[in-house]
Amino acid sequence: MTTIFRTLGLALLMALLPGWAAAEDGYELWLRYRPLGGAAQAQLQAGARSLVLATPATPTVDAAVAELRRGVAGLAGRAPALSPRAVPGALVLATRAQAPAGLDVPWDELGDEGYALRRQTLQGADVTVIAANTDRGLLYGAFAWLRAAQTGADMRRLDQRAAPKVGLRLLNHWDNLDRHVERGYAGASLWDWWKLPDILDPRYVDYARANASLGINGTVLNNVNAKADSLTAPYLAKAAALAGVFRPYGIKVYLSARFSAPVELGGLKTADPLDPAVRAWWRAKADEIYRAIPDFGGFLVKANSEGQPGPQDYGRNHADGANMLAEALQPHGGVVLWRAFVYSPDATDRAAQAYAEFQPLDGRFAPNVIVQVKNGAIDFQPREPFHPLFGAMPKTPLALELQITKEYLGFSTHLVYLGSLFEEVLKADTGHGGTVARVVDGRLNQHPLTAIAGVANIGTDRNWSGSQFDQANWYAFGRLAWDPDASAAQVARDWVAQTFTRRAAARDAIVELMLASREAVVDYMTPLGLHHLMDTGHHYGPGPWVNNLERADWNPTYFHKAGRDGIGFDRTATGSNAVAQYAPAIARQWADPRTTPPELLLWFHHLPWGHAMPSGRTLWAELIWRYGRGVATVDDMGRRWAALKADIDPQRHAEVTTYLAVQAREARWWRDACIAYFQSVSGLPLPAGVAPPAQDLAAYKALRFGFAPGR
Ligand code: GCV
Repeated sequence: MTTIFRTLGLALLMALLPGWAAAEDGYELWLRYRPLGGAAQAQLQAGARSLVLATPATPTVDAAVAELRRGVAGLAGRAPALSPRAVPGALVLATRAQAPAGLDVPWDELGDEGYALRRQTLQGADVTVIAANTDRGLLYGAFAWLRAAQTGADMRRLDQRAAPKVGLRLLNHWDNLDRHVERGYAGASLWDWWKLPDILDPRYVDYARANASLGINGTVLNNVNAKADSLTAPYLAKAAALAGVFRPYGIKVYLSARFSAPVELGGLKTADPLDPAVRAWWRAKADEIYRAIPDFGGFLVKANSEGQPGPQDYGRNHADGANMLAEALQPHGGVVLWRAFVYSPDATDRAAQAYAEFQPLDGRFAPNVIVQVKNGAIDFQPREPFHPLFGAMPKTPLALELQITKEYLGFSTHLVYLGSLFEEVLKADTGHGGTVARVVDGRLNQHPLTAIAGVANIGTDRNWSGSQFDQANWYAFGRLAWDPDASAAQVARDWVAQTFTRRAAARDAIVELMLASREAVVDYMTPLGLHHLMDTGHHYGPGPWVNNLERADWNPTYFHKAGRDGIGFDRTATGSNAVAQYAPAIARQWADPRTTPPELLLWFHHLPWGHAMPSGRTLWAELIWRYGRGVATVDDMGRRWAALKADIDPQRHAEVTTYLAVQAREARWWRDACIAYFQSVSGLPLPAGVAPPAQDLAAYKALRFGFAPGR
């Protein structure tokens, strides 16, 4: 068949398949609003006949109304008309100021952004109420109501209440002004800086809708490896244009600020944070920004890390630097998110450096500074123990930084559901009286200022995230940022129901596959607490043999320390003693290989290959077994997906099938290259029944990927 006939054939097939009349390419994300069908559709129609507005008109209310009309039109087949009063079957949007008599809403519990959804009788009519204190709350309530409808909730008995537990729920874009996205695997940056501020891509609105549907309320537009140009008047005008698009959706704009901007833009001789002229420059810059963007969120700063300028260049510390910026933003209500991701060539153990630099500064940051800490102390690995700073700086608000884009987890071609990783970090007990979630939501140490950030995986690809399943990681980030106690499994169920199918058996099969995926990537890349085995620079594929880079802590051999005697990084008292940075109970547990969970074993311990594992295997055999298990899980994911063919629209089913085949191939590559290398070091035979690697070590070492994306 020629291509044209194949295309026509596919189109015809899709036209004949009920519900699949239009090809699905993933653009609509989880806001697809396909007809519910059957009784659910009839019920929704009956419960959303008209819209009643008991709230002052604002652009945010307009956005909520537009979304409800779009959603109901899709799900129920008919958009509701606006009605002046509560009639049976109305959807009533009410804010406290104009709440109709008879509304029974616990307003005080809802705060600024929360909402209540309930079915009730109002003025004699059976209606559904979406109530909130603010228009932003109404918008979130509208999205929550649509989510309930899309996920198959019983809309006749709706009674939900929710308020976010974390104040600032932010995407961090590592987007450069030339539209290259650092660690981006979904095309170019969405921000078309060249055409801004005059030309506004309609996609900006869809971006805002998607974020608002999850409760994300801020976006840092530019890379933390920042250019000072972002702070110049032309770029501020461009950022202001984006802020204008996002404002109705409750999303504030933030910028990454380059610490040396006073020198580069202001012509000053220094960027010393204690220099009065430097402080004055930043104050004037903040005033200028707020004239352009009155609700500007604040600055995100990467300083004295990976070559970026910072206060240490002038003999000052992180608090000096952060407080100077905080002083400039404070009159306008802005915040500084100061990153704790620091490492320098002279640190003895990179995992210990951030704690060493930041913990002693606890209590010395201005009230509008938040220290932003990555989930682990190295760098977004498939698995890391939680960062020891969590719980260890009680006087300082700490934000959790997660990476949604999968720099170290197979880019956008591997299916890895990160909800499980995020949940694992949030639920980790810090040993300081609460979990990471309680540190981040401020409850452990009563901080009113709270934040959580996710490094975005969004780009110009039609499906936004580079693959269908990577959308789930954006979704999971947003849902867990709103409620860090939410379950990753439940979030996955909601995402699948909104994105792929509401049918329970198929939905649950997809969720199972997603939930298995995170452990699979740990197994086939870095089992047993190994980390940073990825190849140089691009971090694509295995490179456990790399040992020739300029800095020791760029080399995988530095991290695994494999030799004839054994493998693993000794972070106990006989080694770097980084384990002592954890609270005493945790430090004791992890300082002893017998009480360290196998998942973190080689993160903290250097052990002989013959070390006996709880499974009864030797460490050597366990390592190989786990590599094999990772590959087997990916194969199983492929089989499960294949079995869902009848449940998923043809375009997306075929696309995911292709991606899973790449993942299966690359999981084997990871397994075989790592086993070949570790065998060359250990000198041990493969356990009985294990097939030797497909190629010899030299072949894996010879692979080069000059144009890998995201660098
Ligand atoms: C934005 C890692 C990444 C870098 C990133 C850095 C950071 O080192 O590889 O691309 O830079 O983390 O978080 O600042």
